[in-house]
Amino acid sequence: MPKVLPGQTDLYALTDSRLSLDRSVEDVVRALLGAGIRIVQYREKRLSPARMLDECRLLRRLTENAGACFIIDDHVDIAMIVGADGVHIGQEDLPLVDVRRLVGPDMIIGVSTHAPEQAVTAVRNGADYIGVGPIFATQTKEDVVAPVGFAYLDWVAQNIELPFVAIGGIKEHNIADVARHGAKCCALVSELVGAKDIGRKVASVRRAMHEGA
Ligand code: 3NM
Repeated sequence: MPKVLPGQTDLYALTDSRLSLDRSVEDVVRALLGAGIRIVQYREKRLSPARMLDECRLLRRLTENAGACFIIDDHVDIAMIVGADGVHIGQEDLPLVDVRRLVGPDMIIGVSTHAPEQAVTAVRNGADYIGVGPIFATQTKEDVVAPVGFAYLDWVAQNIELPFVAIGGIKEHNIADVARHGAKCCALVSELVGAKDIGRKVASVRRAMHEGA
């Protein structure tokens, strides 16, 4: 199965059942995949581990059938159980070197970063890609740091060779600016899962992004 990294696709979608207009995670991910999304991250903060495991087993099947990359936020154990392509960790989660030891050399590990020294450390410790954000203010992440704006994104675009994905408050109306600042891949949560017509939203976000690049 192809393992798609952020450098190889333009949009990266994350789930959030609280923002999905009462649709199931299955319906949302089917719509995302149907619209051509090639990386899906499962990010659910309030469900029990057993429920997350059930959902991730299902999403593993859906993403596999679509040839898409499946990444799980935080939960290294669930990622290993369901055979996800990767795991995504934040600065407050288990350290990258320990996660790498646990999951082995083949699983993708993505790391959220918010400042140059975090990016350098993630690269040195063997991350496969980094998240760069939050570019703009966002309500989606609870313990989020202040927006880093374009200054940090510009720095990453100029100094980091690892694939990276810009995240945080990215919408159809501002994604062109993010692309202009060097982001070849953008991650969106509320703008995609909160859209009434996810397929049309993916298409219009993609169009807007490429007009800006
Ligand atoms: N990580 P939305 S910002 C999950 O900066 C996440 O690392 C961030 O949600 C980071 O697209 C964020 O709805 C939430 O603004 C992004």
